[in-house]
Amino acid sequence: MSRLVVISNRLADPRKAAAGGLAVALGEALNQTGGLWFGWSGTVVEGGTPGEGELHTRQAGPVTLATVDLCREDHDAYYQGYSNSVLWPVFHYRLDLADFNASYIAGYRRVNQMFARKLLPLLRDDDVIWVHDYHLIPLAAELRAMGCRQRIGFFLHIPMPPPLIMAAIPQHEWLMRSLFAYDLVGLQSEADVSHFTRYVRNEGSAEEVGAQRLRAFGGTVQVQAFPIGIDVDEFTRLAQAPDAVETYENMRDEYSRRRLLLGIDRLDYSKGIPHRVRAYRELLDRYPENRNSATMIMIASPSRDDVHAYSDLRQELEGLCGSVNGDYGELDWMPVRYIHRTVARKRVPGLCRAAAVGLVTPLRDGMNLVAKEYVVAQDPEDPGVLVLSRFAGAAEQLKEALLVNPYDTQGTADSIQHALQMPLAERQARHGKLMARIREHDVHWWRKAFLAALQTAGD
Ligand code: GDG
Repeated sequence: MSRLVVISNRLADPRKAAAGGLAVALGEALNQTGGLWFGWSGTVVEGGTPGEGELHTRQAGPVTLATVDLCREDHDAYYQGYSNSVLWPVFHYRLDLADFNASYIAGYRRVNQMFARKLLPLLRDDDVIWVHDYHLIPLAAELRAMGCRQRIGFFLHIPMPPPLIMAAIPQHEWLMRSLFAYDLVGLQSEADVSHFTRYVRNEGSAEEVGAQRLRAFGGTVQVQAFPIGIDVDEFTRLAQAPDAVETYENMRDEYSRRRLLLGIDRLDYSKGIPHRVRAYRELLDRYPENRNSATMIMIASPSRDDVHAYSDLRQELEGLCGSVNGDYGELDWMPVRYIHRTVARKRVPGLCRAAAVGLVTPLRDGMNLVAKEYVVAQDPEDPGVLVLSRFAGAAEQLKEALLVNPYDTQGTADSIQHALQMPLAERQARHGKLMARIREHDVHWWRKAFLAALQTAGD
């Protein structure tokens, strides 16, 4: 069996379950074959030389963790700059938030080249290499230029935008051409695959050469949707553990007179959090029976605070929540509880189970794992209802959720009301179907499907 090499911007210790489903799933695969996990160490070295980071290796059981430091200049251009101020906003269709500073691209290329240079001597001939996410799009092309012949697959965790949005990135053709150095490109949804295909047909005169294979830019690549799942068994165990049960019971007692609505997100403009507050306000306005009886808890964990667009978002959200509480609150009822902190993972399932409605309303999302976690945490005898944005990748799979357009404030408020009033039998029927699909396509299915396709890509 080939050794698996995983490359991602950040690493997690695969032995620690707290690292979350993805790290557990990748860790399991790495543990099976003995593997290597490579990426940035998380350390930023002040005053270091660009393109020259120190390599550190350590063992975590049978897995070698190899990490490279970044100097301040590389970090600012590669990570903060090109990855998080160009690729992240544009791939989430937010051209208005992109900062096309011309100096970023050099840092992005330099760090990808450095990663390739540091990784190459660690590789073995029969390794299978799996590269993750938008930080590392050109990595395979850099590795190939240095003579690497191993199979290399790429998985994009965020959306693939439509061609004309992609075309706003000055280096769009270079980026898309770089993907043809991989043997397999995995995307989250069929919509993403169709955007990719349309782009390479229009801009690269692509031809289809067999099922899911495209030839363009002088190369051939296999492109497929692999919707990522969660570790259902791990999350169920977490949900049954004493901490989760205690959280659930505390919430149930605290809110015994109220219906809870819950949102859990990283505080990111792609997640549609302000839109959700507006929809909730609309709910209180149009359906006054919910006043004094519904409470929305919004946990928005801090993320990328040092990128400008995020501090604006934080301010906007504080203003919106404050005005809902000011306009509708009572002495004994606060309509919105907004928490700008990370809650412990062991508390997440209990919170989800206590909520009658799960609000997952991104404006654009590669997949959205919270939607799946919310469903898995429910009591099948008395499940809550998932209100899900049609613009999350998860909407392609989770058809029995109440699908909403988060830009449509009234429509979303109507769907929340529908969720709050849904009869038990319908809630159970929808939950049963969602659960079956989430279980069938869990994170282990995802990893195995991707690696099986990578083993045969191009044969
Ligand atoms: C990217 C793509 C894609 C959130 N707040 C807290 C917390 N979380 C956990 C959730 C969930 C995870 O973080 C978030 O996953 P998402 O899928 O929602 O979002 P991104 O971080 O944007 O991830 C996304 C994903 O990659 C995988 O491919 O689905 O589309 O954008 O597990 O529960 N966990 C804890 N405290 C919090 O406050 N402990």
